[in-house]
Amino acid sequence: MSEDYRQMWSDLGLDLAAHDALLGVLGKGYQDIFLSQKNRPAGMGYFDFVMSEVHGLRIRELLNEKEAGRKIIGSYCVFVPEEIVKAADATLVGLCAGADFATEEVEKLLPRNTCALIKSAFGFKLGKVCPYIEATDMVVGENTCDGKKKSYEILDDLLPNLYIMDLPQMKSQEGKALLKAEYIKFKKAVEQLTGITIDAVRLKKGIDLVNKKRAAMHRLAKLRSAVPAPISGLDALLANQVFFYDDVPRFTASVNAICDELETRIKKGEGVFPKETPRILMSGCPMAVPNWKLPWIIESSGAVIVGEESCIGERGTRNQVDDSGTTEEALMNAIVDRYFEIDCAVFTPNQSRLDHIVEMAGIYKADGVIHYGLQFCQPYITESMGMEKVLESKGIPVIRIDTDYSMEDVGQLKTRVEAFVEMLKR
Ligand code: BJ8
Repeated sequence: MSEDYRQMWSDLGLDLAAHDALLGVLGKGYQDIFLSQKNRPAGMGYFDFVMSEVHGLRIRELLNEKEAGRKIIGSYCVFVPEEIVKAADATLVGLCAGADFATEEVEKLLPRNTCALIKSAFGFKLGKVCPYIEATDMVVGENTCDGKKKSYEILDDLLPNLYIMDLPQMKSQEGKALLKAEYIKFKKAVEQLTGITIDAVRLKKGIDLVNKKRAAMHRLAKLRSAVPAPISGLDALLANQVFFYDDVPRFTASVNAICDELETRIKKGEGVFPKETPRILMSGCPMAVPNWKLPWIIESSGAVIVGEESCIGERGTRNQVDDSGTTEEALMNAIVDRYFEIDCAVFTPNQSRLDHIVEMAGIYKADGVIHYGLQFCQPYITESMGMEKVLESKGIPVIRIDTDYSMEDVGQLKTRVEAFVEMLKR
């Protein structure tokens, strides 16, 4: 950290010793996994800086916003509409959930066979090591999988500002009506929190900001279809992860700057790995910072990741909100339309996700698909079995990897991934 943020962390109620230990591990992991890569675009320097200041400068910025009277809203899911938050001049941040922390304490509150992502969210809160959650004025929990839904009942005791959003489970008319009712309710809650009435002009402004951010991510994704791949999957994943933390216009400009650089690389035929490197599409559960284990294993086993069918990836960023409406009703409907397309595995049936995986494999010229399931995540692991059959029937090689955040299985995973990559080379 370039500045001493200890007073700020202490004021937020963090456990400084535990937090120091976390930053130590994070810094070392970042050094080994990201900074050791070769041929990185120069524009990644911005993301290196963001990560070096992820608990420092960014938190100071959020606290400055609060001092100026603006509100900070935290979330664990891409169903929380950032357009509505931005329309009220508030800031949406993704909350820490990508590493094991305070596991013993967590398992006093949650069953051991809860997925690592949920346990991690609790661990960061109980261990007092997430400055984001401590800086929030409201945390939004959503009724998606059973694990999250039930755990929010317990999180409610730990977080005085928890707001629960109900979500549909089927892509029916009734499902869409429920999503719309929930977004209207959420808009009212944000208005109440911020004291700002969200009218059509404000909604349009929020939509415009977030559409531009997503457009930058679409541009980056499209460039990854080039052969050789112009950017590593790890660096692209990092951009997808920072998407949830950073100031929106600054992030958008930084991603576009990388895209400019990648376009030049592509014109020159330059890549980050040789052109014959096997190309992998990853699909499955979201990967929050600092969950880099599997992508790191893949890219250190002689393959390159060319796309993520994930909420921290294309499932979360694809599709725009139609901003052509002029009334509040029309714009809210457009927001509902966009979010209702998200094909999270909590939906049943969920054919569009399968179709999207096949489509992405084609667009990004993937030689194979690696499905990532977080241990005990029923929705994604169950869907991965059907997905495997569909991909195999289309001649697309696939492996399913179920793991958690621990490092115990790294050797075993590396052996499986290396064998898969070798097979793709033949
Ligand atoms: S829209 S994927 S961000 S819910 S890994 S906690 S599903 S048991 S994270 Fe998600 Fe929203 Fe869906 Fe996306 Fe449950 Fe599975 Fe754990 Fe998960």
